[in-house]
Amino acid sequence: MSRLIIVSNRVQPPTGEGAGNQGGLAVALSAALRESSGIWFGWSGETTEQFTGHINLQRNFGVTTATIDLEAQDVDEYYNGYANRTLWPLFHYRIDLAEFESGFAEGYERVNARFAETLEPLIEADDLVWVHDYHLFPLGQRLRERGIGNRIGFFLHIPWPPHGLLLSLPNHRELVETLFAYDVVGFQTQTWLQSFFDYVTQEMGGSVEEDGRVTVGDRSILALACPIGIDTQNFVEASQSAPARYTCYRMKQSANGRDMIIGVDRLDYSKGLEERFLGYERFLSANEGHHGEVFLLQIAPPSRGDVQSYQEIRASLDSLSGRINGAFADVEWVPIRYVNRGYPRDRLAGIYRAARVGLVTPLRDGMNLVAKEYVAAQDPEDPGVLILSRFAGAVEQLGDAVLINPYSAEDISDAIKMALSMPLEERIARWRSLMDNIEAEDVMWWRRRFTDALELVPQPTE
Ligand code: GDG
Repeated sequence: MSRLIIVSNRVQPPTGEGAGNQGGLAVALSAALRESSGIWFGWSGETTEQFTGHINLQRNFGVTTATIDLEAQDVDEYYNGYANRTLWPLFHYRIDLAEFESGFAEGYERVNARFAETLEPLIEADDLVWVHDYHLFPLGQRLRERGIGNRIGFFLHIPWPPHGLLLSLPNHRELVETLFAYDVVGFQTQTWLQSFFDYVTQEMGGSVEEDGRVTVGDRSILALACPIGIDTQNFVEASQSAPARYTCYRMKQSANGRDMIIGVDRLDYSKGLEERFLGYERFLSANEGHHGEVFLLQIAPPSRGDVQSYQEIRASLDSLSGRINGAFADVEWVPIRYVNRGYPRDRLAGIYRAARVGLVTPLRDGMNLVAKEYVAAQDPEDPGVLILSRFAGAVEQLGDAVLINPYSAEDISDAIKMALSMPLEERIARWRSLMDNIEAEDVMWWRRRFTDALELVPQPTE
């Protein structure tokens, strides 16, 4: 097995706390790195006065991490700028929020060149290099320019926008061309893969074969849909751990016989939180009989607080939750519990398990792991109901959830009503079908599917 080098914007060194604090992706990537004695390379999250290219090499719990510090200007232009104010909104179909500043694009190019320059000496012959996400589209090309001939793959965690939308990005073609420096490019779903094919055929005159080989000029790559999963077994165990059971018990006590609806999302406009609150408000207006019988717990840890659109969504949710609680609450009942902080993973699993309904309503989402975690945490004999947006990547695998249009308050309201009254038999049948997929296509399956494809790519010398 070749050594694996994983590259992502931020590196999350393992903490050794098992199911406690580490994210599912970090757990899976750490396992892969341990198996292949690999390295995880990326930004430390720290800034430095002047970029030096100094690599901080560490080994924690069997995983080697290699991190670099960036200048404050890099963070502003590359991370807060091009990644989170240009690409993120545009790739989530929010062209209205996308900002096109040439300084952002320059910072993005500069940081990708810095990643390539510092990573190059760490790469040995036969290493597989796996680059993650929209922060690093051009990295493969920068590495090729430095003579790296290894197999290099790229996985996009977010959606790929429709052809017409992508045209609004200045220099869109140059950006897409950089993908042709990779050997394998992975997307979360068939839908995003198809949008990529549309761009390549309509904009670049490229061709697509049935097996996913995409050719533009003299360069051919393999493009595939490779949906990310969760570490299902680990999450099921987390949901049965002592902290999870205790949390579940406490939640049920505090619910006091009421049904809990749970939402867990990074505070991000792509997650459809305002629309969710409005849908729940509509449910309350239309179903007086449920007053005092149900409540929504929305956990939303703040993210990207340096970006204005994130400050705006936070303010808007503060005001909406206040308005809804003001209109409907009485002395013994508050309809929305809105919490702006995160919880350890095992406690989160206990909270999911205590919830009768999981409400996952992104306006657009590459995949959405919360939907899968909610299902994995359920009691098989008395499972809750997943309500899922048609616009989350997860819908391609989780079609047996209650599907809704997240833009429609009426749809959300009807789905909540239906979920709360769903008979046990139907809840079990739907849950079983969702869980079958979540067990079969877990995060290890995802990782193997991608790295197997990368390992099979013929090298020029073979
Ligand atoms: C990107 C794509 C794609 C959230 N609150 C807490 C907490 N979380 C964890 C969840 C889940 C993760 O964060 C969020 O994952 P998502 O998939 O929902 O979303 P993004 O952060 O937007 O991730 C997305 C993903 O990449 C993977 O490819 O699915 O589409 O946008 O694991 O559990 N974790 C803990 N406490 C919290 O309060 N411990």
